Amino acid sequence: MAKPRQIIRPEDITICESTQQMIAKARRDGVELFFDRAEEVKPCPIGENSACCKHCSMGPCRMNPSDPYKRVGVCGATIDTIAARNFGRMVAAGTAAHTDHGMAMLDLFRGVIEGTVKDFEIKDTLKLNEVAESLDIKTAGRSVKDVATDVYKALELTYTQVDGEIPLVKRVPKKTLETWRREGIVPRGAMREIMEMMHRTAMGVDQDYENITKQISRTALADGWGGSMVSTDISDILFGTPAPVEITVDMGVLKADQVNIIVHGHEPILLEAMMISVEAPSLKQMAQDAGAKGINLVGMCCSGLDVMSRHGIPHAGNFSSTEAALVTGAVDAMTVDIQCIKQDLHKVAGCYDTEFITTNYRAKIEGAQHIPLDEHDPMKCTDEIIIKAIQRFKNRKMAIEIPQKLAKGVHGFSHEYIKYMLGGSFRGGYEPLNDNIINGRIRGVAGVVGCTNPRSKQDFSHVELVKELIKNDVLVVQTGCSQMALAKAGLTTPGAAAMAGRGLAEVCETVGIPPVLGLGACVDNSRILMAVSEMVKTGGLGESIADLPVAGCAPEWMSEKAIAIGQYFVASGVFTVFGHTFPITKGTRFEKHLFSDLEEKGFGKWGFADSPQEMARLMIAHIDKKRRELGIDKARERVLLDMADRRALEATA
Ligand code: NFS
Ligand code: SF4
Repeated sequence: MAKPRQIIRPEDITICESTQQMIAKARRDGVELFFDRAEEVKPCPIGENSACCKHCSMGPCRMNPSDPYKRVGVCGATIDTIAARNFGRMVAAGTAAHTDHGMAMLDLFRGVIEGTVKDFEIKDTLKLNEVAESLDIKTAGRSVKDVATDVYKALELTYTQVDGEIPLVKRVPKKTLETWRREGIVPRGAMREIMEMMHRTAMGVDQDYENITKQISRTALADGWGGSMVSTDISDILFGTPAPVEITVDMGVLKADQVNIIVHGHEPILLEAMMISVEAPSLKQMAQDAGAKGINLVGMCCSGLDVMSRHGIPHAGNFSSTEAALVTGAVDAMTVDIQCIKQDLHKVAGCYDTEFITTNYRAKIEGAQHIPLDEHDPMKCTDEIIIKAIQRFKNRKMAIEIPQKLAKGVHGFSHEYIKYMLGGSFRGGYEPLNDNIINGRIRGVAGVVGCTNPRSKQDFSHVELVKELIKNDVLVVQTGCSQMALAKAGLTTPGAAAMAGRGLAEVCETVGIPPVLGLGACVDNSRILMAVSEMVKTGGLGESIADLPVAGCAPEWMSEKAIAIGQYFVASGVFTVFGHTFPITKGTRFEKHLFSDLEEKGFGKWGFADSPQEMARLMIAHIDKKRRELGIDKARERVLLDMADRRALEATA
């Protein structure tokens, strides 16, 4: 007889109470969620250590992770070659995802400029001009169309440029750029870098892990300072640069008496078009006739983050909660575009009669209905989705159960806004931030970003890590599913300053900001690059990004995109810690290369930790090391007046 499967309590799977409640309901309903499969499908111990290669049919070749140099592949490839090639392909895939998303934004931008796309327009001409000037494109006395056309041409090079340096590296601090030039890793167009990465990792090509790592960095930089940055810039130009806005999050945003539509994915166009459609009087009337109090548009994952920062649309939760939201039975339609969309959403939706609709030709799901979104007539798609949702509302049979949890917070801190809020409209700049770092009120800045993962208790590491950081006067900037974890936990309110150390709390209270600043979706990690670049250019904190007292972390990562992001931060000069697992065999030369040698070359480096406390310790130790090197460690001590504070500091150092 088979042993009964051990049932894991929902509170051990996630700290998100809404998701806990829905896991319990799914079990009652007999619906399988990805949490259940994560228990059943154990990670392959060889794959987990990146100790296998299947790049040709002489293999697949498996190494022994506990004795990694005992064997080599049939072709002679060592564990270092194998792991570096695997890592390189993850970076290539992640970079491709961000740059292809950026490419779609460029397609839209081109359509708007040429006039073939009529439902969107250039909303933020200020941003257009800023982007133009950062690319040395003249703006004075020129028409919006002319400037936009030149911006388009320059940004297209971010993808297609076959030789030389992409235009956006003009934004990189001089010394950081010099390091890249010395190492020969200034990116060309992303298409070229991804192609070369794939080529060099094929059987029998680049078999020197250090040389492979150079191309890994170059590819990742084509993402951070290329594809992702273009995506953010174009989204801002077309839909408006975010500014702080109060937002309601968590599953309580679903409404029993309204037509609930969740938009999940990554490209802002679907949700932006949906926002126009829900305002159509005929559809509003149709919803009313069906007995609904209204149409409730809600975001999830990065699509949601993108649009909530710009327009205050409510957000239901992050990656690990997308199935759980369907389990409420209250979702009349879930519509998706690209990336992080679990194939089983279609099946879970089916269990609750929820309409599940894919919209992008690049991302179909077997068996799911597909309504293509054409940017030339986007409302044809979104109107149809709304009509389907209204019909589902009218025919709701299932009992619904909506977790009543809600949290409010302030989000939408673009790097431009950070500049403004700290300096005011007359003195906009990063000086106040740098000054507060130099005088020690703020110890440093940490980016806490990335996914959630069913192999790691949902949201737990994000929340505990951030609490630990702000308690130690580290200002936290966030994107992606991590930002949503903290939003649900209530740390994105100015009141959360009470949980910060005295210095950081003082700055937050003076400026009126939370100690945790949400910058948007995952592609908006490019805003963090811009912020650190501004910090260097403002002066007083060293000459390159690698000199800054900053660190990054993705505690619950799962996507290849996260690896690409981590690598572009490392290559840009940031110490970047990943949690719960890392695709590498411990004790190998490739590990040492990523985790220490890179720093000696003037880059950042990778770190790994299992617990949020350990992640915080590593990050704070790095920040303190940088403060010492900058000679501003003494200043910090002066801020702390009493012995209790001094002891607290010593205890965490
Ligand atoms: Ni980023 Fe966004 Fe979330 Fe991770 Fe997925 S939604 S792009 S990859 S899981 S943060
Ligand atoms: Fe094995 Fe080498 Fe082929 Fe990889 S490339 S599968 S290590 S023979």
